[in-house]
Amino acid sequence: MKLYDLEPSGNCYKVRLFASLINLDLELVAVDFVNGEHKKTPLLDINPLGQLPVLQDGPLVLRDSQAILVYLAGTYGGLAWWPAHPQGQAEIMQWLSFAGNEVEHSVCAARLVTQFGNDLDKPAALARAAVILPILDAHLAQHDWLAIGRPTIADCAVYPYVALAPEGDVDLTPYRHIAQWLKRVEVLPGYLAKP
Ligand SMILES: N[C@@H](CCC(=O)N[C@@H](CS)C(=O)NCC(=O)O)C(=O)O
Repeated sequence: MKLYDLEPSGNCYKVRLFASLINLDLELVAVDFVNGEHKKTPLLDINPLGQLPVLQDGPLVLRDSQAILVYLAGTYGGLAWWPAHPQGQAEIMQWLSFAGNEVEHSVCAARLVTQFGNDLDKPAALARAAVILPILDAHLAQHDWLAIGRPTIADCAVYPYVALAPEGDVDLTPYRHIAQWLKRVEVLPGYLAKP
């Protein structure tokens, strides 16, 4: 199974982290992002959005880190990570959407500006971070894990860019419960260090 990968990318790291937690072998294909390999054929043919990560498992090609987590958990991870009941799946989906929207447009965007010089509105990203991090912290004051009372792909989706937030000049020290949750993730068996 191939993962078209970019090492510093938090979205790619979500997939590498989960594969490591479930001890799943991935063939990592490093993409020459700087020279725009992801925006040219043949990669653009398998993901017309021109984004990474992309997973190829036999004839199946998937884009979007959240979708890839659902596929890997459901196919190779067992019910621990992606339960069969719709209520549990929906609880996890809430956090997958949070990763793809609120986290992406706040702490992730701030890091893209600071570390990679992306042309994004950093003050707006920091303002969004100041709204969503207290919400995450309040949830984690009541729960050890984001969904269904145990580690799931919800944690794998939200962890990377929150853990990397200081690289975008977001100070996590006010968020005590987030800090404790980051540590809980980091001692899971099979944890893969962040980029
Ligand atoms: N929703 C996608 C976002 C993927 C994404 O934006 N990837 C970045 C690398 S971290 C990328 O390829 N950016 C290039 C672009 O958008 O043109 C996911 O979760 O995988």
